[in-house]
Amino acid sequence: MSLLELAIVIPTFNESANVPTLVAKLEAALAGRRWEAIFVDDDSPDGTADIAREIARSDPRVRVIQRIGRRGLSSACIEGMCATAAPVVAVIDGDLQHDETILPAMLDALQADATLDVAIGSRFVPGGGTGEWDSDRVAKSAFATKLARGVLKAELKDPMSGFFMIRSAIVRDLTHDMSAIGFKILLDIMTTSKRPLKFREFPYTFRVRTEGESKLDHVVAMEFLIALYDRMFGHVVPVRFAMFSAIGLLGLGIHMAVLSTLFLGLETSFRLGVIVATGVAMTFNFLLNNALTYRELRLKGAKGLFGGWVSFCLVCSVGAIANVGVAEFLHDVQRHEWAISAAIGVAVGAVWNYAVSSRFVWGRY
Ligand SMILES: Nc1nc2c(ncn2[C@@H]2O[C@H](COP(=O)(O)OP(=O)(O)O)[C@@H](O)[C@H]2O)c(=O)[nH]1
Ligand SMILES: [Mg+2]
Repeated sequence: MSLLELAIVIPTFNESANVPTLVAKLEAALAGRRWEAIFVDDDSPDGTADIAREIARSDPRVRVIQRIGRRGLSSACIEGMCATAAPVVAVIDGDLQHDETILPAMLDALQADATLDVAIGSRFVPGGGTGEWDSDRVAKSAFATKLARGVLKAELKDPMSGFFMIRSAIVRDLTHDMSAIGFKILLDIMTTSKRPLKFREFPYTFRVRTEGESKLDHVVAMEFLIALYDRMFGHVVPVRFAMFSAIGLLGLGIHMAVLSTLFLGLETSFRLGVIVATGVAMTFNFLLNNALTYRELRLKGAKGLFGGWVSFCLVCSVGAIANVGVAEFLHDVQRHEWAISAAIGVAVGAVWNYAVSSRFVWGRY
């Protein structure tokens, strides 16, 4: 019998007020079991990691991973799950909305049945519930659940659950293939696995958050659509590149609108029109990519934004030169059709802009 039965991974961002209560609740719920709790905190400004370390000094079952310069619920969960030697690992929110009292039943089930892979805390099986949600949230959640169930092709009632327990070896096997971008982590695991994972759902009622605030509400819908795209087409065109290109197209529209206003409407010189239009379009593209494509690496503050904007403009200028050079070469030297030459030039410029700005503007390696 191993000494460590269960690890509980708790992703946190600004949950300092909830940490002590959660540890106390875990202790009560898991009395008699051999467990450890791993807080994975993304350098919360409210000092969540310090609060957890304070507890860890007197309780060695509590551990802390403090990540610097990174954000993301899924990647936090994955890192936490890979940081334990326990054979079974659970993921639970740090805001007390998940009901920790069902953890022992989940662990018992996994220990009793070696063929069972995942125990899932479920709001949508008899005995479970969403507590005090308003009708708007119920409707959105129902829609997302339906979509997710479609992607998963399994009779799972709560595929959007963020509360589950799984054999840690399964996660370690799958990590290299998981998308880890803001996806619902359980759905990510279950869709990544080549063999259908055997699961069982355990009812619980979603509690109301009393301390701290939700970080996911406003972005969750977009993240979810991005994740679905990634699951379905991500292997053909990576989701970030697709977003970058779509924003680039919008930028082209802006460019044309500004140019025609200046050149046709205000009768400026063509050169002035092009210069202003290029500036406006690049700024627009920079801001939109910063807010959407690289939202978890978002540059902030006057200094960060200005520095990012300057380097983005530099990168795109080189991209534009490459675009013109390639198109010209294909058209003048290789004698290809003008439209094909131009399109290939644009593609080369776009790939350059994407690859180089991702690294040098947003620091993604
Ligand atoms: N490490 C980490 N934890 C996060 C991040 N975003 C949210 N969390 C935590 O994930 C859990 C669920 O987030 P929450 O905002 O409550 O989502 P909601 O319940 O869907 O509104 C909470 O414990 C959050 O503190 C993040 O970027 N990194
Ligand atoms: Mg919550």
